[in-house]
Amino acid sequence: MNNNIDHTDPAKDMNTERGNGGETHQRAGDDTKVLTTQQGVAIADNQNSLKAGSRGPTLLEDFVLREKINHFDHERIPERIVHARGSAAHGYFELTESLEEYTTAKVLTETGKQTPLFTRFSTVAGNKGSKDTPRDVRGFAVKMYTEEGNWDIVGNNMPIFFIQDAMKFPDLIHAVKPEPDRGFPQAASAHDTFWDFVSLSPETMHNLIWLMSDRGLPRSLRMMEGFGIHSYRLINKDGKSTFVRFHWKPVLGVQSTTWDEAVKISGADPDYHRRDLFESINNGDYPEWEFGVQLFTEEEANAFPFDHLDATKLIPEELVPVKVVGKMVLNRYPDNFFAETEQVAFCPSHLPPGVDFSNDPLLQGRLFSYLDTQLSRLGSPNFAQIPINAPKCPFANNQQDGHMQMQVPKTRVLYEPQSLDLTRPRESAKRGFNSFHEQLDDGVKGRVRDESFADHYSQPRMFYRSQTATEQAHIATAYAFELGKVDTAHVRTRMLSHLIHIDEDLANRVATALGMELPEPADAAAPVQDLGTSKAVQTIGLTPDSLKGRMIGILVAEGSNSSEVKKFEDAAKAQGASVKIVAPNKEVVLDDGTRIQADERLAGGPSVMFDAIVSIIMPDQAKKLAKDSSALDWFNDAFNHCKAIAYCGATDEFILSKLPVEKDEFVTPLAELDAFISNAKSRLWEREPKVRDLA
Ligand code: HDD
Repeated sequence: MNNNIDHTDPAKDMNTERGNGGETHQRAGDDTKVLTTQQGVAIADNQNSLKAGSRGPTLLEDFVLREKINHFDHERIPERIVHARGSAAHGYFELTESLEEYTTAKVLTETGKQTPLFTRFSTVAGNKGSKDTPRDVRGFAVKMYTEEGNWDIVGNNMPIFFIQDAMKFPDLIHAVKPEPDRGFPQAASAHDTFWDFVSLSPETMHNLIWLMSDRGLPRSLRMMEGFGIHSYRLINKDGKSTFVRFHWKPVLGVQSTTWDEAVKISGADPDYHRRDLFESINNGDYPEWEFGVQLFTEEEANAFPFDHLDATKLIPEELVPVKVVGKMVLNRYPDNFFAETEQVAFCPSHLPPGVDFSNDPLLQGRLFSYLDTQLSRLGSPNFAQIPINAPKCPFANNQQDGHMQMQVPKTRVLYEPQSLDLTRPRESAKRGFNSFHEQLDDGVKGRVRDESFADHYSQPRMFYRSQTATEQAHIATAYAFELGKVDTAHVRTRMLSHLIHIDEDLANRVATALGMELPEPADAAAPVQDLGTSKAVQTIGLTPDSLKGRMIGILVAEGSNSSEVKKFEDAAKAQGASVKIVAPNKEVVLDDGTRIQADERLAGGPSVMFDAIVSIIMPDQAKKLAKDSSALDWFNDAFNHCKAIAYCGATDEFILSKLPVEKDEFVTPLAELDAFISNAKSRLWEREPKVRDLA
């Protein structure tokens, strides 16, 4: 245990004085930094405003007060219209295999070099202060500060998107955000307007089924895949183009929570994912992803049974394998949330030479939207000068002025062509960004969508049929939950008419759970194809056989056996897990007299915060806890959420015996330490049918 208590006072080096209000002040000593105004004037008193008499009015003259309050009044900027809630970290990208055959981009051709990056994860629908664990798509945005300019891969944790054309994006977002008349629900898709819109837009069916799967409930930001989604182009030195899709694969595998657990976590710790990222980085458990590419030619693309320019289609890994060519490691939490996580501005239009766009109409619309939104969010076209956004390679141009201009160009020449200052920057055909010389067909101008975008059901069918029985049950249950929140009957009926095309069994399960009849199938714009199955889209069974990244909770109380606690703590940590001590009180004395500080009080550390739990308590304490609902919930929830449990005799006699916890092979006595460690490596889905009525 390393939580022995240190009562040292970190403020002891300051000069402490009593102020005239009786409160304690800490004032700068001779060699400490002095607090100043923005103008650099030292502040003598930061606690009291300037008054005419000790009980008299405050004076307008008080420039220290006015500057402080004025700045405070303007601390907020508009939050992102989508992806407002996010957490981020610094790290690096390292290439392990050169893609020189395909691209000139140095970041993809120079192996072994570390490129600094900043990655921001987010939920989509909720506002900035919303919980971390709603059912939602997660944003996965990576800004690489390459030596040829910044490269932003602005993706999600699902490989496809809801819509095919940027024209529909504002409608999608208006439909999912809180309904405008009533201002709720917050961070939730389970309401009428969302399902009304999606059921009238069959192109959403594929992303919807991913959202209804366990991927919509990530266990940790470190346990999500990331996808660039759209096809991009790589351009090599001969000007040849190869299509590419970008992938980030988490070393910890893809892991999820259960719905009931996610709901309870949002109450217990709304910052669950942010805290997990912060703690893991501070503990030196750096989150890591493999970077992979799917590469294919135009001719190969033409043979796919779907159009790769359609962002609602993934390219099955069985058709085009993911080639792993690098890795991303996140090893530094931001110093300041606002300056970095909040002010970072991602734009899919930020690319280095050697990478180029495809004609995906969703991507094309995004190229406008992101640059535009930063103007209202960050207030000025100079947002690129904010340190988190500025390139780390040399940059120079003739842009000038504007709000918050930080640069002071020392020249009379801010234009081109020019002949007055030969040291000023000039264009370079050789080093500059050259768009791929694509031969365009003589299309007819119009608001059109190609026939090749018409198949909306075949890939959702492939996704559903690729899942294990447990995952299929979760998907059906999620549809039933969400549609159960929809009051408008014809919206629910319309959704069922789509599900029939995806899989009749799925449609039947959802209809039965809703108590509804199956309607006629929806009109399909294109025949549904059987595309087979793809193991890569599952999550269960694809997690590594390891405790790495998992969190074990050990319940102790007064007099608990110290050596037993240490044994479990050491065993879990040796396998890469983190451990938190939970106790009825913040400080407890163990049987050997050590006073330890619990990481969580029992009332504030419910078992939803752990992947597996251990209970080591004495009989008198167990008897007390048996009357405490937070203790009973601790075990009940862990059991219902299919987690491993290790118990001592007193826990068994006084607590487990009172609960509907049926001791299966995953609920083991303390003596079976190895069995517990092995059970704690994954979620024990075998138990689920016993504890939950799934659709
Ligand atoms: Fe978007 C933010 C991902 C389609 C318009 N988007 C945003 C972020 C992510 C994505 C991860 C947060 C970036 C951050 O952390 O700051 N968006 C996607 C993906 C899409 C997608 C993967 C489809 C493949 N987005 C999309 C479309 C539009 C937008 C079609 C508009 C036409 N997205 C925005 C935005 C945001 C944004 C309004 C809000 C804040 C920001 O850009 O900087 O411009």
